Amino acid sequence: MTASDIVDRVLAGQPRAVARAITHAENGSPAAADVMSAVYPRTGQALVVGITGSPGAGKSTLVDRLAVHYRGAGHKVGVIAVDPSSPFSGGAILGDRIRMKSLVTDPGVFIRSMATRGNLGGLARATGDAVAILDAAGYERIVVETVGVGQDEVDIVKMADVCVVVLVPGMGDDVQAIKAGIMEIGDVFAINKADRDGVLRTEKELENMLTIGHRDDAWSPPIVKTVATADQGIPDLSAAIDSYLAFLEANDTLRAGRRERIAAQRIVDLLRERLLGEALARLGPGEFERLTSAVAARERDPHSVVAEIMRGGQDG
Ligand SMILES: Nc1nc2c(ncn2[C@@H]2O[C@H](COP(=O)(O)OP(=O)(O)OP(=O)(O)O)[C@@H](O)[C@H]2O)c(=O)[nH]1
Ligand SMILES: [Mg+2]
Repeated sequence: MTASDIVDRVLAGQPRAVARAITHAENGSPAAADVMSAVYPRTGQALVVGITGSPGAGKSTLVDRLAVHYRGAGHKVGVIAVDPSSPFSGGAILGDRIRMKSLVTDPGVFIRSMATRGNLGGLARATGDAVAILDAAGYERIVVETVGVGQDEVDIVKMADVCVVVLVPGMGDDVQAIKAGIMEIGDVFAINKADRDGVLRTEKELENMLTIGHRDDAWSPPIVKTVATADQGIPDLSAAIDSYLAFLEANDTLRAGRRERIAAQRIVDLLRERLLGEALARLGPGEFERLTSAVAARERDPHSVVAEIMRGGQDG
């Protein structure tokens, strides 16, 4: 399939072409840039929901229930599960397949796992491309799940129209979430596993934290309680997501500001990846590792190494 065949089929909403296009985006293949340029003008229709939170908080289960809810409202749904680079990720893809079992046989749902594959960055860029492809293919609701444990993951959810932070009852998880720096990005909070003890206390702690925290847009993030495994609270979660969207839509300046911030981040991600790729491509085989060892052994310093790489990796 040529790039233009892929584009035609993506725009016609064909899942196989969508899968192909996302693979190109992941690999950063030469066709990817052509595909992305062609689909970009057709994006901007979907509601993109980012879901993040501590490992095991029930994000995938929640995504599954939310997707079923959106299907019930007649929307085509895209799900992107970003396979975390963290040690918590064991078996995540298989687990997601099982957890999202209501979805895998529904042709109105497209599910994709994106992996970091240990490369230097590029995941946020590839995820952004995947969202754009699904958007252009007519998926009206796109849900992106990431574990909230690192900057990459935070960057990914920041590209969403609405960010949902999932917490569970119990002090430990909350502290972990705060430490990961994901609290500030929650437009909506879900206390999942609300069938467990300690829900009220977690809710109080969260409320307290939200009153001291300050947001540029002055939005008060709603808190919803869910039991994903029992399909409880999903309409509330959906309504809370919609309420933030309505809030943004009622304020042109905010909406435009958010879109510009996302656009800026997309450009920076792409630029960073391109420049990094070009700089590293100038190094000979094994040279990066040699420089790394020299810096680790304090024989060289990282600043002069970078300066050398920028000059083309000739001296040193
Ligand atoms: N008691 C209870 N268990 C839940 C609930 N939601 C999810 N679980 C369980 O919690 C476990 C983790 O659920 P997942 O949906 O995989 O959680 P996750 O946040 O996607 O996990 P990672 O992607 O690995 O970080 C599973 O055993 C679920 O069945 C809930 O509301 N109540
Ligand atoms: Mg998961």
